[in-house]
Amino acid sequence: NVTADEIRSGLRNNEFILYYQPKASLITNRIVGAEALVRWRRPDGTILSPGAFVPLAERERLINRLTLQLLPQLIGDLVDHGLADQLCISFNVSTCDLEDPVLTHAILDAILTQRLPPAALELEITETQALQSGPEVLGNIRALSDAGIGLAMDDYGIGYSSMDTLSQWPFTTIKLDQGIVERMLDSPKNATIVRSSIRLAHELGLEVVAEGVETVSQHDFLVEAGCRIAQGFLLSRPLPLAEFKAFCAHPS
Ligand code: G
Ligand code: G
Ligand code: MN
Ligand code: NA
Repeated sequence: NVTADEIRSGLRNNEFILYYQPKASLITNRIVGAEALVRWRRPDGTILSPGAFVPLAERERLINRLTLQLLPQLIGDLVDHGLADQLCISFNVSTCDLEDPVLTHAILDAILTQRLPPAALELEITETQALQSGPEVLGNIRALSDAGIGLAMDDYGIGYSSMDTLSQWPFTTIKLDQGIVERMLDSPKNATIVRSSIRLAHELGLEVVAEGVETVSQHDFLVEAGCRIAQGFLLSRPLPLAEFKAFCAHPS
């Protein structure tokens, strides 16, 4: 288990890096983007997943520093490594990151001064955090959305609270939660729920990304249900930048 002081020291030593998990079109099978996922490269060489430190960073109010440290890496990868020309990369943010305008200003500044194409960046916010956030968060989201940045509802479940948030926030994408994808083939009811949510999202003009796609039968069901984008171990694990670039050049 890690401590807040270890996170502070990791921040000082720039130990946090981004991996990219590819997303593919279920229509063309081409890579259309990726989700950026933070990893902690500890001094002893071990790589920690966000589950091991993001919740603590959120509780200890260190998440804003982490996000602001990751953003220049992300923009560098997008602009300097050419990812922005072809792909849309999503970046997970906490609603704490949007309670003040610092992150928003940094992103808007990158659009103006670093030629970041807004269509190349999408922010992911979990449904539960969106539901619990105050008006400042929505104000910053709107400013980013007006500038052309995409907004994805992460861990999308199926509930009427989601409907309420979907109707008020400028979401452009929903990400079907891994657990839902895992259970959708367990019963005809689950399958119907997933099929209908995909149709509903499309009728609302939203893109749908299925997360955690691990098997060919899940993939085939999603194709048949009209889902257009998938992410998961069946396609690829999250990859370091160099491997992600190689994967885009020669998907296997
Ligand atoms: O890669 P892994 O399955 O361990 O990721 C777990 C969760 O951690 C992700 O679903 C995501 O919500 C969160 N996460 C991953 N990267 C980031 C990040 O850069 N910032 C924040 N705030 N959360 C992240
Ligand atoms: O941000 P989000 O909660 O979507 O994080 C996605 C996490 O899920 C990543 O940490 C990634 O390592 C993990 N993941 C990605 N694809 C799969 C998958 O197909 N199966 C499982 N079990 N985990 C996955
Ligand atoms: Mn996510
Ligand atoms: Na998710």
